[in-house]
Amino acid sequence: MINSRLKQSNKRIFSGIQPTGNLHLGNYLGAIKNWVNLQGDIFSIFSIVDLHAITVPQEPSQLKSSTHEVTAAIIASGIDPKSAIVFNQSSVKEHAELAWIFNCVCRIGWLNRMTQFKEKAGKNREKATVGLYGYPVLMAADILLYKATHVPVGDDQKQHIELARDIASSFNNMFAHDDQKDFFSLPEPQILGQATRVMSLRDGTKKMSKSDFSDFSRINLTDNKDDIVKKIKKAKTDAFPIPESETELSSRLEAQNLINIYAGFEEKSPQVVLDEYSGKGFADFKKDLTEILIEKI
Ligand code: AQP
Repeated sequence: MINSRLKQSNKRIFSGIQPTGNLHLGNYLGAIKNWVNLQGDIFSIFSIVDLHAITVPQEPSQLKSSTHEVTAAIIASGIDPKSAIVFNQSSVKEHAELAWIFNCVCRIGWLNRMTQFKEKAGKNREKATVGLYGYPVLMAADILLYKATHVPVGDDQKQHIELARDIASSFNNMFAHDDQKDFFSLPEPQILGQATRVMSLRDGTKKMSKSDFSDFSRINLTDNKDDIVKKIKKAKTDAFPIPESETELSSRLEAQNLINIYAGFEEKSPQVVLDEYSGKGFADFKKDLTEILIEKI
């Protein structure tokens, strides 16, 4: 039973997570941690989006167990099924039905601009599934089906939410009567916290991702103490001391990523973290970051 206090708010959140492998620090800091903070104040709907997962090949029994594991992980992270709706996407057939209607609204030119498809399809574009190409249309259906007003996500999903707004506005113009021109409200992305795009621990130009072949590129939410110690020790940095300002930090991508992760967990601004550590080498900082990660994870 959802707390009735929540129903008084006119804001409504929808966000999803794919049941594909282990969740990592990026999923946590970019999405789940913010969901936990928002669920008490705003009507919240969170989905384990298995229809999105099958846009790339999946082993059916593995997908089923991953769906259970990801649900358990978000509940363990603080999502309370008494405060928020948590459900499996494929159990609500209307997601696929609305996605088809939106396929007939969305333009090919809009989808051609989506950077995530370009990254995921890579050189094998001709062999990518139509599902992978149309992924953002299904995402628009997920959000608009519930007339969600806000979508808390990591920075990587911003472009997909802009597309959902274009689809909503086009649908309203094409089909809604004059007195219903706002039939679908235009959803706003909520990109919150200090670590909105957590980068790989091995390469500061790449997003931390479940599908990176190197496990040393990410901290999984299931990693044990030893894994965390090893991964932070091996995390790429540079030979210079920690700088004084965010401007100096901005050209040192791997260093900036570690500072942002620290800031994200401690809920401090990166500048406050720099004030604490500037002039020191990374050894001391990594030791403290490791302790924070072990405690929180
Ligand atoms: N590196 C990240 N930094 C910040 N936020 C992130 N998110 C994902 N990676 C980062 C956010 O986590 C939520 C759920 O993501 P998802 O599981 O639906 O899909 P994804 O973005 O495709 O995640 P991965 O890890 O990158 O999966 P693979 O490797 O399979 O492609 C979203 O809100 C997302 O922004």
